[in-house]
Amino acid sequence: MTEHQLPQGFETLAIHAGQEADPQTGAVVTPIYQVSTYKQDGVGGLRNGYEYSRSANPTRTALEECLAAIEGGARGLAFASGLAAEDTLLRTVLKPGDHIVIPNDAYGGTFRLFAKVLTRWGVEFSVADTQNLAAVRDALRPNTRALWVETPSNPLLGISDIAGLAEVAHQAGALLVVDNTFASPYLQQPLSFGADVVVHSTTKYMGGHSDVVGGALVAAEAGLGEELAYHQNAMGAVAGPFDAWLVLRGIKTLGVRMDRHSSNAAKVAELLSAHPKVSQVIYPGLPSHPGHDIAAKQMKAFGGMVSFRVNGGEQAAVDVCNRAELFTLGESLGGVESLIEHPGRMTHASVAGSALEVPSDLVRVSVGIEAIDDLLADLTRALG
Ligand code: PYR
Repeated sequence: MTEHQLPQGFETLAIHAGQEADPQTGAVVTPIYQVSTYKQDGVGGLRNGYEYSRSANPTRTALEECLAAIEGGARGLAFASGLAAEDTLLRTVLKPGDHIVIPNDAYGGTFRLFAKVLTRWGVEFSVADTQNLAAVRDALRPNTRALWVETPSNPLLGISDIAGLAEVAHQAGALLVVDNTFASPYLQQPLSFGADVVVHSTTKYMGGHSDVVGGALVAAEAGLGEELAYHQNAMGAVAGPFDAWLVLRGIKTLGVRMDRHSSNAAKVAELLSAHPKVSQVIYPGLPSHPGHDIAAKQMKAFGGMVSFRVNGGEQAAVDVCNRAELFTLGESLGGVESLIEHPGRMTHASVAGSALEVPSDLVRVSVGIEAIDDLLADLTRALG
């Protein structure tokens, strides 16, 4: 960058951070460096530090610098999936005998990683309601090293107070990790509220087009960022060059997409709130949501995810999912196209019987950026 660096807003960073015109050709977009190894100028003579693409790859470097810039952190790292990012983080900051507090509402795959994998490796965990600071304090132990939170959470869209949790974690000598997948850094920057690390499934809003699986970590401090980078290389679950390029491209339009996702979701929540077949609508933008005030404080808008409970129980909820057409029945979220799913049988099937079990009459929608009238008509028809 030039020495006359101007202040840069989010959208500018999203389009330019980590990216400069290609020095050889002037290509405006960072190329896909589909390469595993790099010619050395004599033994140990690396060009710009590139040696082997697990350690570093120029397309991934561009994404990692962009991730750090848009989350306001010291170091960004890109992984092969959200769970690969989580696993690398957990095995960097925890060791056998350590304890972590996890939320009572979290992505099923995250819970499975804690409950079925990390416990086998000697890490202890407790489940707490992260929307209640006193409950989190009660769950702390002398060996607690980290506190994990999703806000908004998946699939119940609970809102936790990031600044309050950062204080609780830091008083206990623990790190605060925030899964920012549902909000994206355009709507919420957890590091600015005191979090130590942000986790993403970049598959979702960052990629934004349902065409890539990826994950990310952004560390507030360079020291932790360095440790995470060491483990990223040592464990090897990195994002490949093409996947890194797709996420980098997705991020360029993150702001405009999130604005539309949020305004469409607000209208979906309004429609569902007035529908006689819906018993409860969960959307942080509704004043009736218990976390509405905290969401308004820490988020720029309320996001594109809406969950609702259907009168008539599990079968009624499954029927709504099956009848939807424009809302495609499928797992995942955050793409331009709208998706619908039944968390109990789909994304959260792995939490059945645990403290994280979700209501069986719950439906989750990822509201896309299609014409809002078409989305409302599809949901009205699916509800019957
Ligand atoms: C979800 O749909 O919740 C995933 O993260 C796959």
